[in-house]
Amino acid sequence: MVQIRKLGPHIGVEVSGIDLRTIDDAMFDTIYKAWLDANVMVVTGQELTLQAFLAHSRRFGPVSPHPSKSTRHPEIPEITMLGVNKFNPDGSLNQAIYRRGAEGWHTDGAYDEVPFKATQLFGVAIPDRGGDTLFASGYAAYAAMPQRLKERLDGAIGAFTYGGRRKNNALLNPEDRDRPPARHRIIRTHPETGRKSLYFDPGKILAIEGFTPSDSDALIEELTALMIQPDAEYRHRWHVGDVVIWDNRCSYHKAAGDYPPEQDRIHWRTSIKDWPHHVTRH
Ligand SMILES: O=C(O)CCC(=O)C(=O)O
Ligand SMILES: [Fe+2]
Repeated sequence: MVQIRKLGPHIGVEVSGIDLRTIDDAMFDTIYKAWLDANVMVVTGQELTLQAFLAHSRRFGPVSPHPSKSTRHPEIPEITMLGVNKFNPDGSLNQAIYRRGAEGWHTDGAYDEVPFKATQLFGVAIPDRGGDTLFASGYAAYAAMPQRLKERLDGAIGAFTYGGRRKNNALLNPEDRDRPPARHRIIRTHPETGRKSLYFDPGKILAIEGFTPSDSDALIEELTALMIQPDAEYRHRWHVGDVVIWDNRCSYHKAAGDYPPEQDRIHWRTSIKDWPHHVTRH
């Protein structure tokens, strides 16, 4: 029997008692709607092959290979392997792999003209302590913006790249490091829920267009300070078999990155785009 329970007042829903390999369209529709309401959905207790995980991901939208080519699964480019090949040939820890996603709050794919609608992870190996993933609501961030800031940023466009102002590009191949910035509205209306959200990523944004460099930097700082609203967070403690999907159009996340490096922490990941009729330009 399916059980659906909210994990917090603003963000997070947990689904248990179903097998994602066999759910019908009506059940998928039910959990899809629960996910849209909650930004982040955890489905517990799954036993998936790579192909089953990919097939389930495709029910949310077109799955797109991630630009970090070296971390793709060798036979299935649509699946990224997180936490694999964590040690360099000399035995030292590869920080870019170990700390992937842990450099700060972010949304995935803001460097693309069409960012990832959703990211989905499957927990394959989980350390006995640490290694959580944290989530926060972009709707709550928008609600927390002072009216004057909402007015100032109404229609404003941000320029985003993979490495942002710090050029944090270690996981990209050299030929992929100089792509032009992607431009997105800072205040975005979600194409499916119709709700307004703050679309923002302090690690990827270069500038907010139409402002002087110093005003743009000051705005970026102000948005960074308000994007995480304490009552609109969810922290996920992983178990093997958890499938977690988050909506990049209206949430932020980061890896805690604090687990013992000698332990395995491995996830399969898919990066999912919007269906064409939901794509937001700018
Ligand atoms: O490993 C995690 O907990 C999340 C990493 C991340 O930011 C991502 O997969 O997009
Ligand atoms: Fe991420």
